[in-house]
Amino acid sequence: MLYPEYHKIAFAQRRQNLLQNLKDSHPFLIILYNSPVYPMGADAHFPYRADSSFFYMTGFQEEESVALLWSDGKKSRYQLFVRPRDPKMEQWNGLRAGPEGAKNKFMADEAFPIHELDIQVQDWFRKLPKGSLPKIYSNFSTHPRLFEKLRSTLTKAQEAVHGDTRIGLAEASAYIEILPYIRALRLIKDSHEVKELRESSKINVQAHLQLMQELKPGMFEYQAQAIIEKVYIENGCRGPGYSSILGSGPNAAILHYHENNRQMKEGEMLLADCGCEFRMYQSDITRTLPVGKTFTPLQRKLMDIVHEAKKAAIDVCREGYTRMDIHRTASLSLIEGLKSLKILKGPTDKIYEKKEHFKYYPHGTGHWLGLDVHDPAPCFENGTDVKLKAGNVLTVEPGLYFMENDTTVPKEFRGLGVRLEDDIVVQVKGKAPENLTGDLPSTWQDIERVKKTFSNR
Ligand SMILES: [Mn+2]
Repeated sequence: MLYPEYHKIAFAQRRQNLLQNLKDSHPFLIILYNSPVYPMGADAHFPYRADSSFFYMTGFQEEESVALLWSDGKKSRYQLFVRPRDPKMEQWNGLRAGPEGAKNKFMADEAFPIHELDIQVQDWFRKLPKGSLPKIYSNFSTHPRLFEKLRSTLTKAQEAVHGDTRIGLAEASAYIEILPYIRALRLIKDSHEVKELRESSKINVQAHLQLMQELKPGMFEYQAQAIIEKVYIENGCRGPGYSSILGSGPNAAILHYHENNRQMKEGEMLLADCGCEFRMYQSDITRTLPVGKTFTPLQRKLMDIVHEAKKAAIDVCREGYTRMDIHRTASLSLIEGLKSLKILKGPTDKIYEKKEHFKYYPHGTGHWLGLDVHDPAPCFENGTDVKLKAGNVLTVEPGLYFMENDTTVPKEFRGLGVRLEDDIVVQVKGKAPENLTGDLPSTWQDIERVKKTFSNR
């Protein structure tokens, strides 16, 4: 896995923005925990991945690390707590930055071995003016184990400083979840992040193109998965950012299908919803491909409808519109398509109101994208939809699905599923949205052209 280049200005700017947004709550302390290590089985662990918000604020990726950001209104300080250097452990598990590396490379004002966290927090409490009631922010809700850690650190601090745990500070209700503040920042990508997302998308486009070229009847879904994921690893990705979805035939209608073990036949389609993680940043593409060289006439019709819906929805990924506007645009376009297929009848707005299309389009039209594939930024603010702003990054992914056992639709529709998904960056007013994955063929004509070119080789 590639270590992200350390862009010290970008990370420092994020910490500055966070402190600025909390400026009315001095004095305060932010305790940010990195993700715990999760066991996979006896003496094996899931590959470690840093917590996205922790990484966003620090750039630091090693396990067992904590960041403290504190401010008293006049001064602020940034401290990192990391695993100490340990030649024996490093021989087994790899090199560590150690406090010195954390301070020099990651621009902490100070860095300490992780076991000194409690002492440093106590020290901070001791220096507070008597009677002040500091606010404690932390990301304790991300992982259940963190809350106990936070509680223990603060209870010890309370005991050490006041000798009385009954004072309000140690009460759980005194802690404030920091994630909403970090998520608000993550909603708008800085130029460094857009660059990383472009890189991630480029690799993903290449992987999907590779599958387009190599897919043929007789292959198993897991072989299609291997074609995609090989390109990820070859290009320095950690791997897929979520479980790759390779749904062929009727499996295409199962939204989060992940068994990937069916053999594919001529005349069927394969829905490939796969994304890579490159330097912590995600990409998320869906294409629906013919297993053989061409789509059937009905498959082409479905492809046309979904492609039109995607195009219309991408065009409203502009400043001032909302996520709901995007979803409504895609839904109305799909309803028109379903009417042309005689699956639905009646006025489009009535169908939309009565949600008659839900059966064939049961999901939303996209999600924020960033360090997480479903980037956890807000969609609503004060009860209303968040208006899109330049720097928002989101997916647009309309689809149409007909379950295999749905006897209410004509037989030829049963077991068909089509989804098309691109990753979009919202631009400043007046500028067309940037499609990070727009280089990948999406219409049935373009996809057939790729297949034709490569089957002749
Ligand atoms: Mn997606």
